[in-house]
Amino acid sequence: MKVAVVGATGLVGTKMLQVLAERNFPVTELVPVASERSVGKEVEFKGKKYKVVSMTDAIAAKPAVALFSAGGGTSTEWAPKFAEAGITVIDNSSAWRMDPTKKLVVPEVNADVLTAADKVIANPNCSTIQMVVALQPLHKKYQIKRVVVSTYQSVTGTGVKAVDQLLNERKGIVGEMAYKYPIDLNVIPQIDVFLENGYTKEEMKMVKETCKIMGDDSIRVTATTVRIPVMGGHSESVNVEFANDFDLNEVKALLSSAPGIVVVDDPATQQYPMPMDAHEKDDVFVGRLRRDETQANTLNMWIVSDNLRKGAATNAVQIAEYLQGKGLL
Ligand code: 2RA
Repeated sequence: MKVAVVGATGLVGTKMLQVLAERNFPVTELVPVASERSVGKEVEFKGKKYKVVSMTDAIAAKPAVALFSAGGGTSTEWAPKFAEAGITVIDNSSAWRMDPTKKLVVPEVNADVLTAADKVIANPNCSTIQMVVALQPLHKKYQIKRVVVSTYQSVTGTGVKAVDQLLNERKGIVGEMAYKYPIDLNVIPQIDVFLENGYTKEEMKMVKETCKIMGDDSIRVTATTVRIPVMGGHSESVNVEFANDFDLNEVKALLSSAPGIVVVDDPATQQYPMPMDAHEKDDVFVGRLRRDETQANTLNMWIVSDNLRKGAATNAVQIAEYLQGKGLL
């Protein structure tokens, strides 16, 4: 199958190539696409070198599927053109996520909404993906009423410039700033821009995307999203109130048997998920499971995942795998 990766030289694009190779997605020919200034450069995939091409040349190459990670502007302009040419786009930007005509998909939760008619499919925001993977099996059993989430997000979610800022600060080098403030030895309680309601765009993504993916607008979500000086993945403290009561052992069993989840939860031996352990893994790690003793039917948990993998590249590749497996490409 001919596969295009748009934004192939960025942090997520590079990870998409790595994940496609690792998971043995049946790529017969790769079409790497990047900005005009990268056209002609070479990208390596499974030991073979491919020349980076322009958007127009990528459409002319007629890949079956195109994984986009090149920002909202590029997706808004180009995804419809790819779709018109019969190419299925799986888009990692926020451009189409809340468009009612587009599906927003986390395969473990709602892959079954996909049909052959879906030519532009949205990949959710990283912090939302890892949370809904853990919420879904519990929602099915106990019916979620409300979620209170605080995130601890890796600088890799911002991109190369932010990784460079952190590494430069550690070496005492004054370089370009991705953030308004230093990130090393600091915590920044702002991810993306502020909206009129006082929340950030990242926070409102978590609120809206959760309901859309889980197909239930009655789930109330309130979020505080925070950038911290780590690189391996995003962590989340999640407080969930259910309509029905639960048994903690049953919660652990439900999560342990759910697809894509690994439970790491043993206070006796101080076992819990951490970003340095989630790094380069495809799973969502859940731990610190305990009852909220201040309120009925309420659970506290800690969710960690590699934001560049399950939070972006892996989720996109899993969507492609689902489409391919069902003959929808
Ligand atoms: C972040 N959610 O971590 C973004 C990346 N999509 O900033």
